[in-house]
Amino acid sequence: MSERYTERVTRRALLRRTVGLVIAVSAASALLAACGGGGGGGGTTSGGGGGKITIEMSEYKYNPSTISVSAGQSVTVTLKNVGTLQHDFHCDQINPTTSALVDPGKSLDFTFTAPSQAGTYDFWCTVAGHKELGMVGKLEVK
Ligand SMILES: [Cu+2]
Repeated sequence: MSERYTERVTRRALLRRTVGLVIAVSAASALLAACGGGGGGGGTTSGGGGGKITIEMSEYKYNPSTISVSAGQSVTVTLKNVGTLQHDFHCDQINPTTSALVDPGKSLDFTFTAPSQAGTYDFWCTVAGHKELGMVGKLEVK
């Protein structure tokens, strides 16, 4: 095996590795772009127009913590209490503003009319102290 041959083989291997890396990086970027700046902490669930939204409630959080609905639409969210205390769902800009309390281990379908104005609104649990302990979420209206 001549020295020149060895050099050529090495260079080709290096090239192949570089191309592989470029492909991997592009794939990773594409994946990131696809996720589209969703922001950290809790996913977003879209609903309205027939979409079903389930929110798990526990101490002291909603999962997902952000839900997305269409302006002015009637929305039904299934409030599933997976915690050990009662919880509810309240938002100043929806009608009605507050769901019934949901007992631990129970689920409740809560239907409300979404705000007519697009924007992002806070929702929270009205049980004493829960909001302060972080039981809040975001209602995205599009
Ligand atoms: Cu609560």
